[in-house]
This record gives sequence, structure tokens and C-alpha cells, in this order.
Amino acid sequence: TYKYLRQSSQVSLLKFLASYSTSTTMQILIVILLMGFLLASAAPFSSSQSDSGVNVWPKPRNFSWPQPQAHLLSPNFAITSPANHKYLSSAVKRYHQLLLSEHHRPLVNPSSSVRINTSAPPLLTLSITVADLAAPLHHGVDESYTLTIPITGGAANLWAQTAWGAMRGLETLSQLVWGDPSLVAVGVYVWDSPLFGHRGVMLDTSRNFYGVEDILRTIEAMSANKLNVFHWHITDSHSFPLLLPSEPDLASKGSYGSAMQYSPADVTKIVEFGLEHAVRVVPEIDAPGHTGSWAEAYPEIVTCANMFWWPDGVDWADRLASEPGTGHLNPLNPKTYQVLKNVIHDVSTLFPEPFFHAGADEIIPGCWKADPTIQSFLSKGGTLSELLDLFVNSTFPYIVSLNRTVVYWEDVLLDDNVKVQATILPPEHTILQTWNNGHNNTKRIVSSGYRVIVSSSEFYYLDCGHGDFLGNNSLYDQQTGSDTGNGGSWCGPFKTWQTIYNYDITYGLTEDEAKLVLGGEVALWSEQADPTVLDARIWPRTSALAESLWSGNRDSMGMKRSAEATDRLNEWRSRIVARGVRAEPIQPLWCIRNPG
Ligand code: CP6
Repeated sequence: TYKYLRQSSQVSLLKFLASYSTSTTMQILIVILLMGFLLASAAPFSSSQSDSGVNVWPKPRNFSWPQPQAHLLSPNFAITSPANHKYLSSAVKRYHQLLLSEHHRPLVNPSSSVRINTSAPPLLTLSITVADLAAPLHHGVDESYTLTIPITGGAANLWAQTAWGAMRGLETLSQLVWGDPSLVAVGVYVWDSPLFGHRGVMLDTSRNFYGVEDILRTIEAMSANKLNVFHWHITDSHSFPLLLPSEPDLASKGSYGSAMQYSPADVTKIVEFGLEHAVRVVPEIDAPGHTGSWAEAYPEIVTCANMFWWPDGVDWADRLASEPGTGHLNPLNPKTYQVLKNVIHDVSTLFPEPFFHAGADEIIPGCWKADPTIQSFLSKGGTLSELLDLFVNSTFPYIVSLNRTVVYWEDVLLDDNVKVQATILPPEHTILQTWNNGHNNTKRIVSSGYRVIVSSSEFYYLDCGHGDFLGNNSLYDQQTGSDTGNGGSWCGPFKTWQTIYNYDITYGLTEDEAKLVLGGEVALWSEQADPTVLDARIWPRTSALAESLWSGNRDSMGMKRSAEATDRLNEWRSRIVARGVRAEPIQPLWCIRNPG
């Protein structure tokens, strides 16, 4: 399909130019131009990869395989690597096992376009060289790598600046191996490096609980997709599942039960697993809004937690996130900061990651206004924005003092009703995560000098569209059955993988502004998700994000690449399913038998 579309677009371009050209010089120019286009579109990567069924996802930045050939992978295949890196050693061990045991069966048999030479020398070794073994896994760390598998077989080489880049290269090698006995692509040169440093998945573990195994499986799948940030939205109004040494009551009273808590040992396991997979684990403790669950332990610091009606007279079906009374921490109560200080201290001890996500989204005026102390503050001329100023002034400097960069949802600066003065949040210590108004808010944030993480809900929210929390599929009018177009009261329509793939997170920005875009995250809010649907909600749509942020969503002619990506994504989805991720299908198998 892809080749056909490309050829036809070239033909129509030719016709278009021919009909407008008169002079011979013009015609010569056009011929040169067209040759350039044809050469670019016949780059070895696209022709050999999309035809062969050998698929690296996300597509590397530079992949050359001029004479597609495969040799056997030796059963004695060995990897040599720097011994003194705990996490790299564990990744090497894991990939060594995977390489020898996976025996992936591609949907499209590569043997039609790849010369398979089983009598040639099998691939026996991979040597890994790392320039800077001390580089920590922080935002912006060098993840580039170069992988060569010579046409003679025998010995492959992987060079990387850091251990984390070496892990990316190991993943690429694993995807160049298939079949039983295992074959490996030879005559391959790969140079690869991500376009964006922040490529993440946000998971909400408050509305519904996920076990440690679910989180580890998600991190493992993320690393297979070269994603590098697991943003853990740990707490919210519905439950507080994180057991903290200095504030144990928050979880013992605010969680869904003792079997639905993350112990310090669980957190360490998840953080270490992340390091073994080059995935950072960024914790979020959402405050001052979304804190209803804190009231189980400390009712005195939470406003409106017991209000089961919507304060502004909006009806039940329109309430945000089916909340049990959203609950807001009271900025006027000193006890609020005693508890918060303990929480922030414990969380930053448990999570070595330099980013700390402090939430600050969706302040509901009526929730604060429900509290008598706040009422008297307001009656003396105070404003809700001043309350938020007070809250941020009493927490932000402490988080920064722990050497953390603070991430907030964009609301803290962009909300129409309640927002802080920008001077409180110095851009060198603050990152904003956008989720509303697509490109517009991204632009607003970066043009104010802040770094941004893009999670525009119109493109990157994974949770919406299968029906609302009352069980209505509100995409459809209940009476007429017609499409209402808005997906219900608070949730947008289902986001397809193409919607995610094609979104350009730096659209409309100047070159300097675009530098402030760290990357993006898809978000799985869990009002309507739990472990039974986790994999299918996330995968393979998040693979679309992964490629878009790693190597882009456009081909060499600057065209959106999602049409071309379909078969490759289908192939990749089948590989991750075989690796134990229950990713949903994007096509019937029929399409494989009937290509084009
Ligand atoms: N919970 C929290 C939520 C949402 C946000 N924060 C949310 C809002 C709108 C939609 C989906 C999710 N459920 N804490 C917004 C950042 Cl459509």
C-alpha cells in the first residue's frame, strides 16, 4: 500500500510540474528535483525494512541494510560488555537470554526479500563499548548508539556513549533476530538517537489499583519501545496506596486495603527494575487538589472531602473523574505542611529521580470555599489564587532544596480561576505538563520560558471513549443513537494510534521555543481501567508515541508516515504479544495475506 501511494504521489507531482513547465531549463531542474525525491524515497531503510518483515520499532534514525542478508545466530552466541555496571550487566544478561530463546515468527516471512545464508559463519559475538559508564539515568542523558553487524557475520559491535544507550542498542539487536533456528540480519549498520529526551507513560494507580507485576510488565514493554519515563501518578482523591515510613496512616487508612498498597520495598523494586531497563520512575503526589483520600487519616487538613455533591450546582454526571468529593489540602492549616513535608521527604528518599511531580491541577473554587477558615480568609479580601501562592510558596522551595526539579500540571499557571504568580516558579526549577488546548497551551508555556512535557488530552489521553463512568457510552445520544461527537461530559473520543502518531508536539513553535519541549507522555487515568485492561489500553497505541518521539512521524519527503507505519506496527505488536504483553490488534490477520 505504502509503495503504491508513494509512487502515485510521485506521478501526480510529475504531471503537475509538467503541466506548468515551459522552458527546457525548468524541465532539467524538475528532472534533477525528481531524481532527488526518488533517491530519497528509495533509501535502503524503507525498502528493505517494510518489505522484509524485519522490523525495528521505533524506526531507527539511520538504518542501512543495502544487501538484505541473514545468517544463523550461533547457539553459543556471547556478549562481552563492561563488567562494572550493575544495571548494564543485568540488561546484557536479559538480552542474551532473549536473543537465544525468543524465536520470533514474523507475520510477513522475510525470506522472500532477505537472502538467507545458513552456511555462512553464524553470528558468534557482540562486543559492547561504552564511553562514559558513570553517566546517571537523568533527563537528557545520551541514549545514542551505533550497531554494526558485518556482512561476513561472526562479530557484531555496539558502541554507546552511556550504558543507557547501550541498552537501546541491545533492544535493536533483539529485533533483528527471528526464526527457529534463530536468524540474524547481517550487513546492517545502525546509528540511532532520540529526537526527544522525555518519552513517557503516565499511570494513575489511585482510582484503581495495579499490582507491582503490572507495573513491571509495563516498564519492560516501555523499554522494548525505547520509552524512558514512567510517570507514576500514585495518589489522588480515591485512594492513597503508597505506604510512607513517616506517614503510614495515609496508606493504612486511605488505601483500598492492605493488599492494595505499595510498600517501600515495592517502590525500590520498581525503581531498580526501571534502572535495569533505562526507564526513569518519576513519582507524582498530586496536591493541593485531588487529595480526598488524605482525609481518611487527616480530615482536618482536607476541605470538601465529604461533599458528595458538586459545589457549583453542576450535576453528578459532570463531576470531574467521578470523585468522592475531590478534597483539597487547606493551605491555611499549618498541619497541612507538617504532613506534606514528611510525604515529600519520604518520596524523595524512595525515588532517586531528580524530577518530582507535585500535581497542582484542577483547583475547584467551590471545594476550598466550602471551608470556614477559607471563607473568613476570603471575606477579609484574600483570593483563591493567593491561597495557591501560599501553598506553592510553602512546598516548592522544600522540594527544590532536595535537589529536585518540580513538575506541575499546567493549571498552576494557566488556570482561568486559580493560578499562582509566575514569579513564584523560576523556570530553572520548574517544568509544566500540558494537557489542555493542544498546541496553544504548549506555545503559551514555552513562550513564557518554561520547559514543557506534552500530554495534550485531545491526542495523548488513553483512558477516554469506551463509555463514561456511569456505564453510558456517551459518544452516542441515548435516545437517537447519533454520535454526539464529544465523548460525553468530561472525556474525549477514543484516541486511535494514528491520532497519537501524527501529533506534532512542537507545531507552531520557534526553533528556540521548540528546545523547551522536553518530549511527551501518554496518560492512562484509571477511572475505567485496571489490570484486566491495562495492556490493551496502553499497547500498541503507546508504541505510536514511542516512534513519533524517537525518530519522528514523517518520511524523507516530509509526509506523515502513519500509513506506512501500519504494517510495521502490526508486526511489532505481534512481537510484543509474543513477549507477554496483551496489546490489542490494529488489523485482522487477513491484511497480512492480502498486502496492498
Ligand atoms: N485526575 C487528575 C484526572 C484528570 C486530571 N488530573 C483528568 C482530567 C480530564 C480528563 C482525564 C483526566 N482524572 N488528577 C487532569 C490532569 Cl479528560
